Amino acid sequence: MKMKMSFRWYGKDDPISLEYISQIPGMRSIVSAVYDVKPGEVWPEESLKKMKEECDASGLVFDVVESIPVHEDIKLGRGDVDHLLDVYCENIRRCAKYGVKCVTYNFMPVFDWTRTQLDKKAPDGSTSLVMYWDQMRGLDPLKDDIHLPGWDSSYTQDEVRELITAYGEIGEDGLWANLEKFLKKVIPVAEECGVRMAIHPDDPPYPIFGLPRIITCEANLDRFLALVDSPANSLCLCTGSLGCAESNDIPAMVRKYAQMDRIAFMHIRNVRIMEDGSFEERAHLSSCGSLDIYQIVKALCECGYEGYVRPDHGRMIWGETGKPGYGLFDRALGATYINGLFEACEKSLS
Ligand code: DNO
Repeated sequence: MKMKMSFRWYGKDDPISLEYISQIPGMRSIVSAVYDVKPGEVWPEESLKKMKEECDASGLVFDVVESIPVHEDIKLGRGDVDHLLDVYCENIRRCAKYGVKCVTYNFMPVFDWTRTQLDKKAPDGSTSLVMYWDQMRGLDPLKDDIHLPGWDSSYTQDEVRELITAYGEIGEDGLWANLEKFLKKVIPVAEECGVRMAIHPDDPPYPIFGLPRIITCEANLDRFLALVDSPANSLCLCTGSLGCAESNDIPAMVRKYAQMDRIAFMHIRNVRIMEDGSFEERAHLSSCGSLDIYQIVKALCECGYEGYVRPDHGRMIWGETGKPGYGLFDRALGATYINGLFEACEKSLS
């Protein structure tokens, strides 16, 4: 198969071993990061070297990084941005030196993904991540102390309030301007060292608590790609993130950006959108959620997609415990299903 199947691994703290990952049929690449360094600091080469050696020893390739986090001051355009950008570029160079070809990141203010519950039990006993509006509405982060699951607990509530206020002041226009500055500095470095930068869309792709969100829909993805017109400035097209807005036609978007060769990484997972816009993460199979995974893979195959693919969030099944969304079993089932779709689509084209 042309695409490169990959699996996210959280390094030495991950309860899932590289050996188990390597036993998933067709598994090629490891997606990981240096986790013990704060945003805005340089990653030790020793850590990257060790990661590469461990993956090599298990017959896997460490060639995707998710993520090099973007410091809030870069997104807000304040403080010593030039220094932070230099550090970011140095991290790209160091990753490239140890074989990394694709670096994922996001430009979401303050928080990465937002969910209201990480272990919602389905009738079959499996659990998954969900975002229910009736649990979200009425929460005001500027007034209430909010501890949504998965949010960075290293911030105090006062820090969160300060950041939210600062993002409110710069708004979407400010965020776009700071993203442009980031890209103009970082993409030439990525080009130089053969790395494709892959921006992860906002999850979910609409404003939460009034925070600006910009990587959300086709018009904004077009605008993003035009900021720096280079294959090094590409997308991590996450079907489940963009897919929780019904207005996003995921197979059409996949086809369009794959044709343009601007997808470096595919996160493939399914979500069920509820009537009120809430959503539940579901098994990968098309019939389990709102997304047609077959049409997504077909679009990739028809465009000759050769980039990275990973099964994204799995449910917790068969009694497994661990990091919500990142167990072994359901992601392995997802990988196998996705492999099957790719094989069928590719063979039907040849
Ligand atoms: C969620 C992930 C995201 C992603 C970042 C990329 O499980 O897809 O956390 O890694 O947004 O920077």
